[in-house]
Amino acid sequence: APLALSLLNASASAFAADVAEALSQHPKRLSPKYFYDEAGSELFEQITRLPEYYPTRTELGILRSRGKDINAIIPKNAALIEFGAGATTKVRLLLDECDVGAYAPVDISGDFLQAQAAELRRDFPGLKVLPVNADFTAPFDLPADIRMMPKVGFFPGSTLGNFEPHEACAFLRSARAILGKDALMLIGIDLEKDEKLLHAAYNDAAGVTGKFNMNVLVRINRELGGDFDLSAFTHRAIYNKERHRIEMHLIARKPQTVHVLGRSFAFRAGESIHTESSYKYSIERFAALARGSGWEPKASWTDADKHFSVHALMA
Ligand code: AVI
Repeated sequence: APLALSLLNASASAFAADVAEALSQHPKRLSPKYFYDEAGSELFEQITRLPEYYPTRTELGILRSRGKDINAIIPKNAALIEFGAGATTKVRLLLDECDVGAYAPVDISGDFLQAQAAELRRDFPGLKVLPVNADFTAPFDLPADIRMMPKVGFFPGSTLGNFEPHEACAFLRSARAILGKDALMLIGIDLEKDEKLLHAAYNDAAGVTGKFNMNVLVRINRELGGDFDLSAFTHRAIYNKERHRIEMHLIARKPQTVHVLGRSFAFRAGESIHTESSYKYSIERFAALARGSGWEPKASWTDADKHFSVHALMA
């Protein structure tokens, strides 16, 4: 294994170390961040368009209908700092409606960031677009150009729901430190709801979520020379009511041994790799998390069915 590891580049060796640890744990558990290579990001985009996956379109509806209310609480000529930058659909709604002077998307995928930035500069002349190529879960420097501007953080999509509660708290604290005093933060959070709707959203009829989940095994095979037999695993998403979270698992259909980078990992029939948790909050529980992380809840908006929420927090 040490030889094999030494042949990998830094990010691949972090992936290798995490996978080796994940598969040695009981229960086996892997970070959801490894879903998002190019294929995984494309599969996620497909998920956002599924009829059962309500979060994306519901959040877009809230941003669209509440744009004026949001504009009313954000300072004039603000710098909008987006934590993680996927499709620009959501931020475009804010830019259309709000008085924003600069937009700084922060993401580790540099190429994607530059391509999106070029399109935004074309569509919003006069807006300063200042991409930051960094891991937004770790401290990073804001662009010098926005130092004097009022800051508004933007973290849509309920991505915070994929963090464990202690990680969510750490992230909110770090975001507060990065954005500074007087900052505002706009955050999209998925809400607790009828279990059937949650179950359908993560077990879609077309099987796209299953493919998305399985993609992490495809990556291990390709990038770490693993020999996972994909047909010997199955996707399962269940709602854990006590913990208020959807859990995604990959379940071994039969007893088997898998090899990754010269190590063997045994699976019992029915044994799972827990690949993702997607926490669902109530407005009150999210407000309590925000307060416990140094923010003051200022406003929150939901859709008519109360399926999703957007929160404004004050530093
Ligand atoms: C990105 N994140 C908020 C999605 C979620 O709903 O937790 C990821 C996802 N997993 C399965 N479907 C979508």
